[in-house]
Amino acid sequence: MNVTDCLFCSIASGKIPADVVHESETLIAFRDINPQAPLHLLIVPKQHITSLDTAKAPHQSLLGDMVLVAADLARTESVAGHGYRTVINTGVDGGQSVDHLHLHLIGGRQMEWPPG
Ligand code: DGP
Repeated sequence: MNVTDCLFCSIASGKIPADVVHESETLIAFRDINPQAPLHLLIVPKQHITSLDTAKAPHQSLLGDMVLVAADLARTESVAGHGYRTVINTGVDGGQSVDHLHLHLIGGRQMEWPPG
């Protein structure tokens, strides 16, 4: 995919608006447009990485930052005490619909297992 056609690249560059809750030099986090729980955030690297399947060793620190930012946001959004779920959907069977790596942070209700 051409990066200029990528939805999350367009959100990261500010071309498409989103409800942004966190931004750094390398990451952006915003509210999901179709929330699956009272809290549903997406933590997204600004760099275009198609999926976890294409992430490589040089992305190690970025991947760690995504997880730590999710934990920070869970605290600031007041779901950390009760718990929450972090999910990276990958590829067709994983249910990935946007081909730009992202971590879902979902909370504010009891989660079920196994996921659908
Ligand atoms: P996934 O299915 O794991 O690829 O998750 C993609 C998520 O992206 C899905 O939960 C809906 C969300 N999403 C799709 N388009 C937009 C958008 O334009 N803005 C925002 N904020 N979220 C979007």
